[in-house]
This record gives sequence, structure tokens and C-alpha cells, in this order.
Amino acid sequence: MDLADAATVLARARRLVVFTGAGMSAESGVPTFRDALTGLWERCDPQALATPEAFHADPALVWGWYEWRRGAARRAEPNAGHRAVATMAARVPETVVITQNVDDLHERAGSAAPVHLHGSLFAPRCSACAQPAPLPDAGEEPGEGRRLAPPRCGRCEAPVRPGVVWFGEALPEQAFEAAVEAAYRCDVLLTVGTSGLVYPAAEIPQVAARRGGTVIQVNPEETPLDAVCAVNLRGSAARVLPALVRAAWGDAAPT
Ligand code: BJW
Ligand code: ZN
Repeated sequence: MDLADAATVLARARRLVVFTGAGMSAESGVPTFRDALTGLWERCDPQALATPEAFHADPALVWGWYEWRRGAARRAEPNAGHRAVATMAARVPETVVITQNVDDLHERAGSAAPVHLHGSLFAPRCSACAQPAPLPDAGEEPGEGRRLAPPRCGRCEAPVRPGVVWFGEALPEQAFEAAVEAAYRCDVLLTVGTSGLVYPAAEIPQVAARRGGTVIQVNPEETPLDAVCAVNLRGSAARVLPALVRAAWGDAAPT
């Protein structure tokens, strides 16, 4: 199967799932998770920072890293890949966008209500009582590599934490159920820009494949998901997704 065959399958789809990871936003200038610690953050290990233990041990280090990333995500613009996903949703009768990303670039590209499996940089909450907390003003953003003490909860005074899912934490129940259900029902699942290493999210394309859905992958590199994919389109999201839309629906399709 090549891009033309994948486009034919996509054009016939009635129920589509688009499952995205950090590579989806890479061409918007948002570093992928495993590349997120460049420059002054290089000394830290992302896998060690994205844990409740790291936050409890050093809240200012972890909060500073997330506030810096929130600033980067806020300044980023959706790329042609995000816009192509929104076009697919407009063309296929039932489309569910499921993202592991904590940015809001799918929403800003026009995909209404993507399922956020790993939470959001824009929904901080209390680390003790879970009360939603206001977003700090943009002016309070720390510079790269800078620690920043988290604000305190207005209800119980405990430190506020980022509204993301860290290693060892459960995924938001409703979001995970909606994702499994969509994967179970879909006829095509397009997986874009994810390493497929982090569970239980990585189960989503596997559920679709087990149920007989056609899984199409867009990623410049090999991943463990190659095994369940009918086709692996080796290339970047911002290049391959618009090409897929054009091949499926013609040049008139807005991207
Ligand atoms: C491009 C590109 C371009 C580049 N175009 N592509 C089963 C087996 C083994 C371990 C486990 C298991 N089940 C659970 C675990 C433990 C753990 C886990 O999976 N660990 C693995 C590392 C082995 N999972 C958990 O802890 C999860 N929780 C859990 O299981 O809870 C159990 C529980 C139940 C009940 C009560 C309590 C507990 C939680 C996982 C949460 C993950 N959170 C993070 C951080 C979010 C906040 C933040 O961003 O800081 O989510 S980790 C990180 O990984 C982030 C991402 O969403 C996620 C996935 O990464 P992603 O998106 O795939 O990015 P990368 O960087 O890995 O890959 C980028 C890809 O893009 C690459 O392939 C590139 O080639 C490609 N690319 N440019 C297209 N232009
Ligand atoms: Zn509280």
C-alpha cells in the first residue's frame, strides 16, 4: 500500500480516528517530548521530570519547565498537518481526533473538541484538592532553564500543578473510554507523529487493528506501531497529511 492507496481508503472511510503525538506539533516549533530538553534544560531527563515524585521533590523546577513549555505552545501556530486533520474531519462523516499532546494546536486549527489523553498545559489544578486554578499571566513566564515557584491553591493553599498526566498516573477516565470506543468502532485509524512507546495510549491503534480497522501511520521513523499498520508513510506530518488530503479529495480541499 502506498500514499495513493491510503488516500483511497481514507476517502471511503465513514468512521475515522486521527491519533496524534508530539511529532504532529514538531513543525510548529514545539519540541517532541523526547527532544523537549534542549538548550538550558538539557541537563534534565524528561522522563524523570514528568512524574509526581519530581514535582513533590522540586515543585519550582517542574513548574518552571511546564510554564516555559506553555509559553512556547502559546506562541506556536498550527501547521499544515493540523489543518489537514481539520479538513479530514470536515470530509469524513464521523471523525474523532485523539491526541497525546498537551498543546492546543488541533483546536486552533479547527478540530473541535479533540480527546486529550494526557491533559493540557492550559488547565492547571491544585496538587492536593484538584480545584482548577487560574492560568498565570503571560508576563510571569520564566526564561528557559529557570525555576519558578508554583502559585498556591485559592481553596487549600497547596501548590498548583500542571493539568497533565504524569508517568504512574491514571489517564482521565472519560477521555480514555471515549478513545477506546472510537478505536473499537472506526474503519480507519491514522496515527501521526507518535513513538508508540507510552502506554496505555499506544493501545489505541492496536485496538483499531484488532477490530479490523485499517491503520495508516505517518512518521519519518520506524516505530513499534509499524507492525499493526497497513501502510507506513515515512515523512513529516506537515508534508504528508496535506498530500493525503489532496490525493483523497482533490486540490479543492482546503488545507
Ligand atoms: C514526527 C515528526 C514530524 C518527529 N512529523 N512525526 C505497559 C508496558 C510498559 C510500561 C507501561 C505499561 N503501561 C503503563 C506503563 C507505564 C508508563 C509507560 O508507558 N511507560 C513507558 C515509557 C514504558 N505509563 C504510564 O505511567 C501511564 N499511566 C499508567 O499507566 O497508569 C496506570 C494507573 C492506573 C490506575 C491508577 C494509577 C495508575 C501514564 C502515561 C502518561 C504520559 N505522559 C507524558 C507526559 C505528559 C506531560 C508532558 O508533556 O510533559 O505524555 S510522557 C510523554 O510521552 C507525553 C507524550 O504525550 C507521550 C507520548 O510521546 P509521543 O507523543 O509519542 O512523543 P515522542 O517524543 O516519544 O515521539 C515523537 C514521535 O514523532 C517520534 O516517533 C518521531 O519520529 C516523530 N516525529 N518529527 C511526524 N515532523
Ligand atoms: Zn487545593
